[in-house]
Amino acid sequence: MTTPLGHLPTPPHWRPEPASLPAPMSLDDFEVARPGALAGHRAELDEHGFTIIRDLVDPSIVAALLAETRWLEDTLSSAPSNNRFEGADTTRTYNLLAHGELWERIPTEPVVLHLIEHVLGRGCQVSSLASISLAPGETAQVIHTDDQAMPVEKPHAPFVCNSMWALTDFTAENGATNLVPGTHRGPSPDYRLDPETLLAEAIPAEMAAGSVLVWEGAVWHGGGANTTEDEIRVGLAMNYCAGFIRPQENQLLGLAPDRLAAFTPELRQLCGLGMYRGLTGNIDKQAPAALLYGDEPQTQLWDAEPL
Ligand SMILES: O=C(O)CCC(=O)C(=O)O
Repeated sequence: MTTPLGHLPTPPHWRPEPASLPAPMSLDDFEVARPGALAGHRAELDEHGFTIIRDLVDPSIVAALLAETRWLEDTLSSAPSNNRFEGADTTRTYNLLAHGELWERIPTEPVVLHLIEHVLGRGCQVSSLASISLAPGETAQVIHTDDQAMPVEKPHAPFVCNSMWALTDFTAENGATNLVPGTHRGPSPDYRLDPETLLAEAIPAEMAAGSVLVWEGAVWHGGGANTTEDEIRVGLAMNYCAGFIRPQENQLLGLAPDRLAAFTPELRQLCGLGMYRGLTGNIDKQAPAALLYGDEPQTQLWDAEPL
């Protein structure tokens, strides 16, 4: 079988059974298991613009996500986009929430969502959920920010906060994400500079499979070069934006009504079916999720202060 991952042999792909997988660790259980860790991650995010939660995801879930990623790449014939940003040896599959139950657990992962909300506040949204399989031969991605398309001078309040779930080990050799600490507090990179100059300041986010990197969208970063012979670095880019921003992937058109109906109210909110601060995104002064799916109604901002 030829695969979109090019010349590398890949095992036969199977589709996992989501129901048999363990539930994610709650925030309270995480606090008990790793006392003080959450505060440490929040402090790292504030100071450096990124943090790594090591070994967060249960190995059985990592295995299922990896299998499903490969299965989808085959089924959808995903292939490299062959452009400067996405690369020539990197296969991305977008709009993963449209593809089944397994993906529904990603945006609401309690520890990651807690850190995202620390940066973006409550009412943030899913901006994009995509797999990124970075194959041998891929060169380093241009160092960039994830709020680069927003025409607002930096530094500014955070608009974007993203995460990368490592489904394989991420190493400096196989293309671990490069980041430049502290750059979320300054201007955007000067994209006219030689890419190597920007890269020289970056450090690779090396992490074992099952770990999750979280970064503020304004921090300078980019995928690394994969100089290995035979390792495909596979990650899930779970990206969020503030509730007042238009998401990168259009969740409301990308997700069919029956997919949205299967989601939890929390996930529907994250996909833009709530009202941000009681106002943005409303239909007739009500949250779309309440009108369309019977979720709990929200109080409209102005109606919260009757005369
Ligand atoms: O693949 C990676 O490690 C990072 C990808 C990235 O930063 C992007 O595409 O915006």
